[in-house]
Amino acid sequence: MTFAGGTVLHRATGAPLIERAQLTGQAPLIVSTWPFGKPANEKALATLRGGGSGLDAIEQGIRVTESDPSNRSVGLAGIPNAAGIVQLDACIMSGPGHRGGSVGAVSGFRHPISIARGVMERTKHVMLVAEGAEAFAGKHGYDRGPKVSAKEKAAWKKWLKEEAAKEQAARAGSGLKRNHDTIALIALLPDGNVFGGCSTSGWGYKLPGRLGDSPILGSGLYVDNEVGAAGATGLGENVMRYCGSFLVVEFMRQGLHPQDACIETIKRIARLDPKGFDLAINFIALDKQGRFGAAGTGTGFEYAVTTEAFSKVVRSPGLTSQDVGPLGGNRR
Ligand code: SD4
Repeated sequence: MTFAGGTVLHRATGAPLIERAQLTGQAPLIVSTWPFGKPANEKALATLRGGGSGLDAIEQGIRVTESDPSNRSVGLAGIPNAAGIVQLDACIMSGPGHRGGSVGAVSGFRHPISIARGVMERTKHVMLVAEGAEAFAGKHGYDRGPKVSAKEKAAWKKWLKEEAAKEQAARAGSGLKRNHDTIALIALLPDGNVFGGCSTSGWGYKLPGRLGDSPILGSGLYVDNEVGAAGATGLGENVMRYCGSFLVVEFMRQGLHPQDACIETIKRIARLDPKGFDLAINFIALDKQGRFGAAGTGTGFEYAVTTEAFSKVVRSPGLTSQDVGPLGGNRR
């Protein structure tokens, strides 16, 4: 990734990724991770057009992805944990009131984003996990579903057989390559308020009880109504040790463009982390001026941007050590 005359260029091809001018949008401005975020963004926009609130837009948008039977990393069609159960993580934040709600390791319910909103709106707490979150969801009648899809159960049985022969370390590595997605969806409304949400089934074949960055406010998602919002996708272990989304927002507070804030966050993490840029992490961001951006490690990633004027999938810049040069930090 390089910059030339205000244009971000693709690292390998040198082709323009996105004109700087395009990085200024209008409100409503909706940004989400991966190409599957596009229909979620469009649902969020339709919800706003229909008179829904910012939180309604976030919730309804993310529910589209959670309902997709072909999505192996969000919702109940996701890859299960090592015990064959899909454990879902989600969170939601409202800029107004700086409110947040979150659930972790929830199984048997279709829409963790809705339960996270319920935690925010119906309890005095911010986060509920596992049995407690499930009891709350059951009590309030949230949609139930299977603890794992039939398709993923069959795949899990096969995985179990294959992995039985391998070491625990090899097991973690293979899980990482097979799934890697989360929906983080952030929105700026015409009234200047900012909202966001995040939902995932996490790292496929993870240890039961493992939480990633997605339900952790400040890691997988952060919303600050004075500045903007950021969200993450990728290997949560490499985001949550650095409060990644919070850091993106803080860089924007210091005056950085959202795209530069994502880039600086990845550089900061890579500088500190013994793995350098081999992190598999990606960020999206938008600010109160209606500007947006993203960045990822390696070749970057695709994300979706929707306004009243357009709805499209954009490739982010990608960062490698070649782009940034040798870094110092906490290597051993
Ligand atoms: C997690 N960040 O649980 C999530 C899942 C993921 O792309 O891979 N997102 O670590």
